Amino acid sequence: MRAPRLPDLERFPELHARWNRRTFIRSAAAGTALVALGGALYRLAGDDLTRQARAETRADGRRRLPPGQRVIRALRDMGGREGPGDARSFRLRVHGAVRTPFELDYAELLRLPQLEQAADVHCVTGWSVLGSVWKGVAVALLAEKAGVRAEARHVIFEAAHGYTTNVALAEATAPAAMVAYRMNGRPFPIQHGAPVRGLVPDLYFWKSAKWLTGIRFVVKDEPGYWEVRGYHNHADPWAEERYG
Ligand SMILES: Nc1nc2c(c(=O)[nH]1)N[C@H]1C(S)=C(S)[C@@H](COP(=O)(O)O)O[C@H]1N2
Ligand SMILES: [Mo]
Repeated sequence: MRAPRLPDLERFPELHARWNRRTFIRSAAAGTALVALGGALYRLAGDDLTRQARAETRADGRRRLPPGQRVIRALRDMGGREGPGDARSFRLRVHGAVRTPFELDYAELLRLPQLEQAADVHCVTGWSVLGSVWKGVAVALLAEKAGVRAEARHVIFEAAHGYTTNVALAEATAPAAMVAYRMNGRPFPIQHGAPVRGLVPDLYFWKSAKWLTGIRFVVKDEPGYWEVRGYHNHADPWAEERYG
């Protein structure tokens, strides 16, 4: 019961259509073969997006595009050890320094108040995907439901096969942080974290755990999978906190 593995462009028919139209118009004008030009024009269009994003400012006053980033259209598959990927066996444990630990299945997650909002994500390798619409449940809501103890300071996002990533409580419960199960109206393909992944958009994307299994509140910080392998413990893209 795995989500289908779809090529990125298939997952974004609206971008696919735009790309085809551009490629057709430009290659027809140049009288050149579509196949030869496709890759170059696609990159060119990405550079346009990068230029445009560099000129933008966010509502919070930060630049839309963090330094050293370049805009691409769709998430790249950055790998990792996949979880089972199916909604039927999915469970999310909300636990740790809380008064009322609980577990949710997929249907229960969908019955909670939902959040649907646009967010930008920034991979430490230098690509950013801007303005995708992410849907899920706010980590803040789960924290409130569990009754996080006053002494808790960090959140550990737990995923399949022991992958973890640590986020300061304030950032993990910021309005943009969620447990997500839709991106641009579609379920995640397995390689992007099906059925549910974390989303902490204002930190580098390794802080957004795919194949999520748990949200654990802790008093003492616990550097996660990449954080113990030389990546920055905090990971603020605007401060270029790439390596620790
Ligand atoms: N469970 C899990 N989550 C993970 C990873 C992983 O290896 N395992 N890799 C992280 C890294 S390094 C990045 S850049 C993003 C990539 O997400 P994507 O493959 O959907 O683009 O997922 C993050 N979440
Ligand atoms: Mo990454």
